[in-house]
Amino acid sequence: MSGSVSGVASVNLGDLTEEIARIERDVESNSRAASDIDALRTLESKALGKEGALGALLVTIKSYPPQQRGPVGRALNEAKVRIQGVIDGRRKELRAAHDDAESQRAADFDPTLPGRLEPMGALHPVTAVQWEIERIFERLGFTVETGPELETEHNNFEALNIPSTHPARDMQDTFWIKNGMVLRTHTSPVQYRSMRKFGAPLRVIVPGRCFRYETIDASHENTFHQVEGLMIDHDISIPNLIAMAKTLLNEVMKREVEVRVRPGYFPFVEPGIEIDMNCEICGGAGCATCKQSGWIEILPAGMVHPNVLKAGGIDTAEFTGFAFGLGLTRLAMMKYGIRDIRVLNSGDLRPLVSPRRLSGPVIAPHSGDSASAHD
Ligand code: FA5
Repeated sequence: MSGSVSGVASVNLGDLTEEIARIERDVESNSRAASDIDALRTLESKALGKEGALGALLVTIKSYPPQQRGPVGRALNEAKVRIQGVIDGRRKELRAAHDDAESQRAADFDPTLPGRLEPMGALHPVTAVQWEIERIFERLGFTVETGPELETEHNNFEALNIPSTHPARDMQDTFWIKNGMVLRTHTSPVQYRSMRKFGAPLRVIVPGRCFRYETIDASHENTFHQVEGLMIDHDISIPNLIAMAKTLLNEVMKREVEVRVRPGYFPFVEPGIEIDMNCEICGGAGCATCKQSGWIEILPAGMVHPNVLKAGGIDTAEFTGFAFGLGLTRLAMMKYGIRDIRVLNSGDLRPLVSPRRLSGPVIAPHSGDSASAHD
């Protein structure tokens, strides 16, 4: 078409009319297809803009013979008005549809619905049980003490009646620091520290982290938690100790826990006992966590050895006492049905943040592991 309108001498108005009609048909079908205002704006500039289809025709008016410029200009202007009308009509439709969608969205919005909850962290199982135990013992008149994780060899061993030549040292192999200090193997050194600090009578518990250089398996870590308990007074005896241990286990587990008491040897108590609880993972049937025994070693204890009382400056003629060393990490495993201790120190939080954790599902990241032969 542009060829036919640009040559002044060879103007054919029929061609121009046809070209205008074609442009209008294009605009009509494309504007129906335009699904949003932006697409329509592009269409508008392609049709009516300076470089657009009709715009290009308008520019050519001056090349027509003077007597034809009037009718050509009129035809183009009328076409422009019609095209603009088509585009404006479609724009109105699109705006109305957009407004409808917005008001529908507003109508659908229910401000009374609860918001979406962000996932929240929770206490680590060991911390949760530790705090629970602290509350139980505070009620029973105990104070909560702490001690250093890096201990002197004297406090970790000698003050507890374990001289360097004693075979009991082999039971608790540990990490030695070059200056001769040790990462404490148990919370028992705080027995000595507390006796020196407070004297008798005395009721303390000591939650804390302990370290051992030993093979790791489903129930053994090189880093784990214990809670030491120490009660020194007049006429303290083993029945007091067992009553206290049962109170502790029943309250943490929220049920009557089945325990068994058997003799145990620790140089810092005399007599020594082991209080085991029924394995929560298998219900006593036997599994890797309890080494197929159905029992978990949880609370070794005994009457404080006179040598330890003396080292702590306590008058053994007047006072006796009991002590225990609860395996806090193992108790947390029992409470939350965690069958592998490695979950608790691993960086994988998924098993720990499971909302079902508190209802006690069994968590088994390394199923099929068997425990080693040591306790
Ligand atoms: C002791 O550590 C004694 N100090 C406990 C004690 C205190 C006895 C006061 C008498 C009087 P034992 O080595 O058995 O004892 O450890 C105590 C508890 O800590 C164990 O029953 C067990 O539950 C836990 N435990 C020991 N080693 C580990 C380990 N490697 N990983 C996880 N838990 C452990």
